[in-house]
Amino acid sequence: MKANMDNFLKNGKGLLLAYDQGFEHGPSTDFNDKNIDPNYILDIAVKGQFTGVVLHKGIAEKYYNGKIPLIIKLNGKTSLPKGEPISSQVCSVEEALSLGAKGVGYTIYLGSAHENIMLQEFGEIQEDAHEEGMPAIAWIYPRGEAVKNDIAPEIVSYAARAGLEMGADAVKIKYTGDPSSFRWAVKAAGVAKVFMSGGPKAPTDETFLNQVKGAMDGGAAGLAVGRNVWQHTDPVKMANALREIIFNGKEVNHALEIVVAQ
Ligand code: FBP
Repeated sequence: MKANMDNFLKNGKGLLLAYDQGFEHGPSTDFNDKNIDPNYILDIAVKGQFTGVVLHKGIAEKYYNGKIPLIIKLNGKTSLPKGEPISSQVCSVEEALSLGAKGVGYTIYLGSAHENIMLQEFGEIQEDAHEEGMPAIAWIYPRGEAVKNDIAPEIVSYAARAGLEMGADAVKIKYTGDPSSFRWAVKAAGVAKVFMSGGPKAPTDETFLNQVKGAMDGGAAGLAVGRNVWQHTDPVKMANALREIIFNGKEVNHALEIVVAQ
């Protein structure tokens, strides 16, 4: 059965708020007194008019309030092991469904010595999700010894294409650094929607907004972002600015004015 991303899109575009970093990176790496609280994030998701929120099952089970369409991340890993990356499945499609999810996410470290395990697991998850009519979203991050530059255009487009061929309804990939090389990755993803992955907090708002604008100009469907929003001193203003670029096609200068407005 086919599935699509419609529940997470507005006029074909989407803005997803990711909050799995407590597990992926650890609370002392990414959080402060405010954003360590899942309720703070869910509030930003509502006020910032996000089209979806991404949580692990524990946070969803204990905090999710049904106000924003939910994507459950089905696998995860901590930042503690130092070898080739592998992210293990920690939640089933069935459980995600019972928690109210309208979509599921799964990370694949393409190029890792363990990619075969993640590819196989994603293949099964994609089938289970589609049986329930839910989209399967692949976070595809090339990583490991074999990957020298994870934002090289040929690597990012490879990730996008692998996602399409595995049946992902959307792929979340890193920005290549310029719209034209990102456009190639979007082309490689075919009908799979492409979401730019936010990444660590950028040195300035302008830097980040330029990346987002570049990805949108390259044909992205939107952005899946965490730290650049909820580590911001005014996350809702940042979300408002992002929406101007993503949904209204506005320029960076216009978006920047929104972030600095009183
Ligand atoms: P950010 O915008 O904070 O980077 O969140 C997007 C995301 O894909 C998260 O879902 C995930 O936890 C994180 O990036 C992975 O980051 P890293 O590339 O450092 O492992």
